[in-house]
Amino acid sequence: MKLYSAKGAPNPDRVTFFLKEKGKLDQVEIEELAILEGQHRLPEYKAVNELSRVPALQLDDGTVLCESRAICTYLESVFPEPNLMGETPLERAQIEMWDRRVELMLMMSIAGWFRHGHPKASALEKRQSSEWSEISEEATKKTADYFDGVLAKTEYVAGTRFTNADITLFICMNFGLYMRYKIWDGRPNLTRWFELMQEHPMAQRD
Ligand SMILES: N[C@@H](CCC(=O)N[C@@H](CS)C(=O)NCC(=O)O)C(=O)O
Repeated sequence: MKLYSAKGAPNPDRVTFFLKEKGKLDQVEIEELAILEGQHRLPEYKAVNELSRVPALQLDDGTVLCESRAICTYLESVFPEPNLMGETPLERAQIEMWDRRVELMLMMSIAGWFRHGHPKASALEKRQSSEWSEISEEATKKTADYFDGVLAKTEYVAGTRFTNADITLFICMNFGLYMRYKIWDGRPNLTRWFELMQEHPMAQRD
């Protein structure tokens, strides 16, 4: 299996952190693309993913999977332990519910803030809108408050154990740093949870 990735980019990190938590990062060949230099727009990569986005997972028979969560779903079946996406129909749905909330509410807000507000992101977003960046910054902070409230009631995002939803939220914490914003700072429950995450393989430097 070959994973097309980009160092420090949130969507590829969803897959590499997932593999780290499984202890299986060494089972995939990784090719890093420099997306700020436009390597993902070259014809060689467009032949892998016509949408020029990372990550993409190429299987040994040539089949290509895109969309970070779909790739994780596949990897969960290939490497079932430790379970990160749910054991029962209910738990699977609950983890997906929280994972999608984190992605659609928080990660997308930070993406808007970064892609429209960071000078380097002009390499990705041809028409940056400072207004959209400001709206997205506000949404990030409001949504961070929401997740602080969620974590006041549960130990982990999706309940009592570590799951894929925690990986997605952890990635958001790192993503915020691109805007020099520590999302957990001043939010006691997010801070407690963020400290807990430091014990995990995904938090260890390569
Ligand atoms: N929904 C996709 C999003 C993939 C995506 O947007 N990846 C970013 C890196 S985090 C990318 O490739 N950006 C390149 C660009 O915007 O040109 C997923 O979950 O994999």
